Amino acid sequence: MAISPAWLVFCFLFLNHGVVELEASHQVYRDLKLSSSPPEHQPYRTSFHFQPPKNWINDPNGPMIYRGLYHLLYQYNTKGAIWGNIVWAHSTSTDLVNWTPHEPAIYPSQTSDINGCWSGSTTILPWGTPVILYTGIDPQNRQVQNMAVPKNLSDPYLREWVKSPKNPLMAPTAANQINASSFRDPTTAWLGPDGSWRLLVGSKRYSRGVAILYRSKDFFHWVKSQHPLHSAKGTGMWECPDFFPVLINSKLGVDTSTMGTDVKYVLKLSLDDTKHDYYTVGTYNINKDIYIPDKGQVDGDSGLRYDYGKFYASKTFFDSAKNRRILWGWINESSSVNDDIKKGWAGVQAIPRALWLDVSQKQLVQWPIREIEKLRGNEVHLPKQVLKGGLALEVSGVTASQADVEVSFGISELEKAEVLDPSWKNPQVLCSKKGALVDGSLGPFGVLALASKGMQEYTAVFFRIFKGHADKYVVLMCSDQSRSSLNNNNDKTTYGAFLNVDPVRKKVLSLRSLIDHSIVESFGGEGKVCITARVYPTLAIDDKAHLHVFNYGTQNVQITGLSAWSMKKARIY
Ligand code: DQQ
Repeated sequence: MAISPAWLVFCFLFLNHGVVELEASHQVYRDLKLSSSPPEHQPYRTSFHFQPPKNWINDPNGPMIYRGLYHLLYQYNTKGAIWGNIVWAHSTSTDLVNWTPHEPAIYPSQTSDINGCWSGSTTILPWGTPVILYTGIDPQNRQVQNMAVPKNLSDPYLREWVKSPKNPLMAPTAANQINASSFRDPTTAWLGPDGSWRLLVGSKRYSRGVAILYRSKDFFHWVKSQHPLHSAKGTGMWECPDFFPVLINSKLGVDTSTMGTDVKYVLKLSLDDTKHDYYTVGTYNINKDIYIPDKGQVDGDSGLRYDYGKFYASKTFFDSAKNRRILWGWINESSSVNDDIKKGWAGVQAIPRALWLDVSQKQLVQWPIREIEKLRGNEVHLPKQVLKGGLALEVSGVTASQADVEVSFGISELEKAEVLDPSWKNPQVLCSKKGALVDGSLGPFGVLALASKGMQEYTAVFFRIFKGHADKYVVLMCSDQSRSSLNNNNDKTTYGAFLNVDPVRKKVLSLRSLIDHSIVESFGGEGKVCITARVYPTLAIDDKAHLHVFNYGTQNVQITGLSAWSMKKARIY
């Protein structure tokens, strides 16, 4: 019987458990998907968004900081550009911008994960040891929850992981009545004042989304709670739950086990049916182990989202080096599967975002991590000026296919705003009805990213201001992809959200877009609404892409400031 030193260390340090045998055998990929050789010219590969050299990626898994190094693990197909043969690929970074790739950290090697190593999370134990919990797919294709620990804790890269011989630690049984095909993606665990660890596993009962709660005294023996932490009717399956505290009146993040009166809680769910990540802000009653969304929070698909574009299966972690909570999310493709296979890859990770509770306590605010700014190269600045209605102004001097642009618009004459029809309740539908070319009064104004010279292609990110009920103004933020590409095989859905900014008080609307060849990742109202577009222009590529600031409303707006930077390439692989 082989006894792993890492397992001994782990047992000794934490679990005080008996020593048992480790299994180590590789999965034989029965479902081999060979990638054809990718084309030489790759206009859609990103320069500063994370992606590996080839193949399919999806969910970010187990992000953490360990001994000063950031770790990103993610779902990866070692064999091709479509989903399958999933392992946990692994890269590390000192700055969350430049990355060093390593061998996959977790791959099928045990009975309890022989058919796949699906999503999961890392928990940093109180003395600093990271533990991964992940979903394994067993020989009966049941979803079960497994554990892995680092083989060598003195290796900051944590290159090798050993799996618990006790896996699976959580499994569906007749007694617990868990549906074996809807039981996945364990969260980071948190430690209650009673000394018990808790975690969630995503599930559903009929069409009710369920966050199953487990408790454990020793991290090995997990007991399912009688009741879930939370559930909501009609949402369908909850994938990749994430549950964490956020400080009231502070942008700083806190460890997942932090309790107290100065925090509120966030529960994020990834909806398998719609591929949207939505969240609620609420209260966690640790004694009853239930989470209750605050009054007014919408608990379902039409609720608050981290991002109203392409952004799924996200996960946060607490960055103890900089006391912030960081969000990772998978930007899935808008292209066809055939095009993905042709280009030899699919999926990108969004720029990591710091995230905190808005002063209203009703929503979160997100902002790209500061470190990304070190990729900013030459800056083009437009001074304060009026942008007349009906005009687009080219921002020249930046690499428009690889840029960071920040613009703020000053609005006066609000009384001229178009009246909001009370039936316009769905912002996404409103954005598609009133695309970038539909003139309004105050708006649309914003940026035209990845625009071709003759404007046959562009992605428009913009605002419109409406006069709503009781003389309140309503701000709409849209990302209109309808003219993003001449290739009609792509999903060009227009996205939108209402932005909770009062233009009477604020007077300025800000927009930042990170443009990266096939991504336009936008932050409106200083991070209150984020929309990520995945676009594949055919003309507006490389040095043929242009950037404009525009105002197609009838009323003038003011550019109170515009800075655009050409972005350098990050070292990612
Ligand atoms: N992706 C993983 C699952 C998860 C889904 C499989 C979400 O664990 O539920 O690759 O994208």
